[in-house]
Amino acid sequence: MSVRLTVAQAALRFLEVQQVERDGERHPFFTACWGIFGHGNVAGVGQALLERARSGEPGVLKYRQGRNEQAMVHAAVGYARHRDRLAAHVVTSSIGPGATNMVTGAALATINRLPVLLLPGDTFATRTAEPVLQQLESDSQGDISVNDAFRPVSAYFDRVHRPEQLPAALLQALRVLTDPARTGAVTLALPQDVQAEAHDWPEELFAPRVWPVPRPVPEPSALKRATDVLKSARKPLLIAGGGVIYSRAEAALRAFAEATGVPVAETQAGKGALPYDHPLSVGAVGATGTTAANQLAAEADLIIGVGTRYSDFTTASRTAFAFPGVRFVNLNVSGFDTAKLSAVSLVADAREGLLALSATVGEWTADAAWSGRATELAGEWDAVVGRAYAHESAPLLSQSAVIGAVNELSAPHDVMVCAAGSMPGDLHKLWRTRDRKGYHVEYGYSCMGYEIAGGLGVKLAALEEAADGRGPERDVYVLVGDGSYLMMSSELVTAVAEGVKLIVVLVQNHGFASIGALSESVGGQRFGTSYRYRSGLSGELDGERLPVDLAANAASLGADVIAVADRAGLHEALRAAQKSTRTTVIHVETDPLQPGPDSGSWWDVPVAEVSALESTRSAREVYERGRARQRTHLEAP
Ligand SMILES: Cc1ncc(C[n+]2csc(CCOP(=O)(O)OP(=O)(O)O)c2C)c(N)n1
Ligand SMILES: [Mg+2]
Repeated sequence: MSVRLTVAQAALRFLEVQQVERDGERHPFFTACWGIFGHGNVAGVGQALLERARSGEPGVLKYRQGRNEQAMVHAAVGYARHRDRLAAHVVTSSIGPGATNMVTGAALATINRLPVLLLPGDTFATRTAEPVLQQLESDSQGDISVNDAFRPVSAYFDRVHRPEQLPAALLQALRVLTDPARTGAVTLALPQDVQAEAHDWPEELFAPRVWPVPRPVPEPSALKRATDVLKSARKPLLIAGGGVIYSRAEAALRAFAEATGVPVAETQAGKGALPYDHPLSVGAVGATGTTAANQLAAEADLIIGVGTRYSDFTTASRTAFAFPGVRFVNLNVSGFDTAKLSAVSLVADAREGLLALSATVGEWTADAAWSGRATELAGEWDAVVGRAYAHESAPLLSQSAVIGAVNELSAPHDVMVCAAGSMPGDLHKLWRTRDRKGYHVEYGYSCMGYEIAGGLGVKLAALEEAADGRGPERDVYVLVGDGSYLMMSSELVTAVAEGVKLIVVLVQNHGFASIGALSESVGGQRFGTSYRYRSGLSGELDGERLPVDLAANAASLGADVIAVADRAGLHEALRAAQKSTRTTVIHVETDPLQPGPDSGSWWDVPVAEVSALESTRSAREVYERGRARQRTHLEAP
């Protein structure tokens, strides 16, 4: 039997019935389709969404309307991350700018290894009426379109020129999206004429299909090698990355740490793998790390990286692991990551790998003094955090005090969402995470503009898990800087339209506190990092402050807004926002020159080697001292 449908109708019918299964739990993989329509998708995917919505059938993908294509991808990514990659959203766009607006989102998804299915419209397959509005023409290549820009940023890319190609493309899309070692943005470019074209599809295409999400176990000889290295170590440090959380390996991690006394440090994506007050939790590691984790990282004779990609922030640009004979064991579902830093490779699911290691190490433990020192150093850092939370500054609050107020007034299950600016670093060091899903900072791409849209996706996932009884009620707190807010606050409107509650804390410091401080440290004198009028005197952007009123802006988008000036006002606003059922934006002005506590770590940002400016020359000297500490970690394991 065959079913006659358009390509777009068939694609949606297929996507609706895809399921995933892990640990015996089975559920639909796709739960919604975001879309902004134009001539490249309105009559294809748009028509199909309408027809499915009106069908009255169960399991139809819910249409969600975004305000910006990039933001829709951010929302989808936030959703997939909160769902531990076991569920995802589809995003449809028109051709041309609608499509290329999604390229940044695709890169963000792929770099963070988070699944999202992108369906950009594409130019006519028939080419009869070309160039269609928004078509890129080339005088040297006849078959390109702007969608080729998705290729390097997609975990899988295909362009469906003919209906017959669709089933194979869909199967490959699902293979990649549901594979924890490969997942990321999957892009299926759909020419606008092909979307609307009818075809007779085999009925089996629309039968429910289950994609098992594998938990690969370690290969025995690899497990033996890793165990031997571990047993020969005295001062090991485990670095928990996002893979620990996606694998739901927290209990296995805790059991491993408690049985062996191995201290646990966390990357941005791995923060929350252990609660902050666990005796073996030493918090953030690397360039935005705690003094506790970084001290241990510098002395450790073995680093056990679990589910981490070892970004330059995690390794402090390869200066964090200073012990001369330091070795690495990398446990990761992806062999691409286990090969890093000349490690002993243990390709496996994080949970399965930790359980296996726990079994093979037997009675072995780390030096008791080492484990005890970890607890002591973590306690010292926690006192630093306490002081940062209580930090008094006038007339404006410090950012640390704002973070402290949100942490202390939020509930353990609530989620902190952030992405770019000075807050991710401060949050990594200072946020006291009490729940495995309580910390959601997008730091693979650290994309300004992710915050509100990503938070919306997180809240959609949290609402679903609470409704299904799979998770607790969670408030979602979005911390967003004024720079990020100006770049992309559009999804506040979507949150209002959908009746989805966010608590947005908008930190106004009139420009880029992060890049301002970075600029100063590289001898750049904060050039171009604050928002000011062009001065008639200097000709530079160092005139008066701009009369920008972001509180009024947020109110104009339909959010409730509370502007606060001090700690008591912030506390009152947070309590009001918690009680409200609506999205609230709390506008707080902070002092950009009150930095959070420093952990003395280093990040490689090359400074000009020659300069007429004294500030740059002296920064270069400091830079060269940092670079001299960089290690290659090329010793064979
Ligand atoms: C899309 C994008 N453009 C540029 C950057 C580089 N960048 C990182 S932080 C930052 C400034 C962020 O300003 P704001 O949101 O006000 O945060 P603050 O630094 O003041 O904390 C910039 C420009 C980025 N991460 N993302
Ligand atoms: Mg700012």
